[in-house]
Amino acid sequence: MNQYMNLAVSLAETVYGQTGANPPVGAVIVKNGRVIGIGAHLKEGENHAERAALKACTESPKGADIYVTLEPCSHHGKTPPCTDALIEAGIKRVFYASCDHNSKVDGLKVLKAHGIEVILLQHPKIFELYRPFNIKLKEDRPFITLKTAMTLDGKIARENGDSYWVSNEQSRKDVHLLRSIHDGILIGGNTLLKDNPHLTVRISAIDKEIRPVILLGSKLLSSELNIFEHPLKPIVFTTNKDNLKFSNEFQIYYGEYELDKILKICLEEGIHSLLVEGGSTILTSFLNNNLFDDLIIYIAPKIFGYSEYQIHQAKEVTVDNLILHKVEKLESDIKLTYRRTRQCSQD
Ligand code: AOF
Ligand code: ZN
Repeated sequence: MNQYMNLAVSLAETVYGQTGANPPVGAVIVKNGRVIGIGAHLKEGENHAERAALKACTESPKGADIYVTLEPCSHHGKTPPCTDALIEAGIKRVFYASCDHNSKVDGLKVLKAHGIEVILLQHPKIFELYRPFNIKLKEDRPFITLKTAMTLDGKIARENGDSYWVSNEQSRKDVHLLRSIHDGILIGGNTLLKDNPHLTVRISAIDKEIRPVILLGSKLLSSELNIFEHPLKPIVFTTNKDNLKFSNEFQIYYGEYELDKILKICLEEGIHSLLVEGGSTILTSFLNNNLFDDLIIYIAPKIFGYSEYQIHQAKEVTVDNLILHKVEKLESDIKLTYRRTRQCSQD
């Protein structure tokens, strides 16, 4: 593995999920066996990785090589073409790990036309790195992750409609990490009104917010809901005119909207990756319409059960004396082996 491309990939991974419409990109400039500049694309509208690395150079980059995770752009978008910057700087060779599937970009051709050698250096992490960006370009909709947590007996919520966290602390933290790498979080009206969620990223080390998208249907917003405290303006789709009185607090789309249209609007609102945390109705409609890219299921060692007695309990049935012994992959199935812990020595 090439050490410089490895470094460029690490830089790109570090900014994964924070570049909005743009892909995460890292760049490393090398001259006479020394790294003289490194950079990443930190934010949509800001310098691309190549310009950031050129800016950081400790000596003239004339005659240097650049290792960049993505084909340099050649178009005028929110920023000028990277090819111009590389040509001006006198870069001799460009090592890149992936082509840019943005149809406006033809950087390799431009570079070659200016006598710059371009060399593809494949890297095993590139596919994952650009999967959301490439899917968004291809499908013309945000990258979609469906997430659900369920009990050992496969219940998302109990049959009387109660729903609350079934998974453990670690899974919950993991969900916040998942939130931090998506631009939007989508739930339905039932979840909003019953769970009263905050829909924020609660990881102290991460200052990244995620924009709520609520499929409210005919239900009514009420000002006591936690969502009113959200730092970003939530987007609400509703068929109930009475919600329009909250147009200052929310971006309200009034009327009947199909999922396809909702996803188009998400893109227009700057949501390029969407985490769907809805209840079973919402998840089913995304699944039915084949509108998802990742499906993440957390399974917790709890059993909600079927009996009348259990259904009407306020708390779920928790099996405290189980430990997770083994996780096995059986082709496309997952086998979770839990063992009952021995409570006393003669047991
Ligand atoms: C690069 N280096 O670091 C990134 C690239 O609107 P703009 O000017 O920011 O251009 C966005 C497009 O540029 C984006 O859709 C993708 O094709 C490419 N991203 N290109 O050379 C970078 N982030
Ligand atoms: Zn660029």
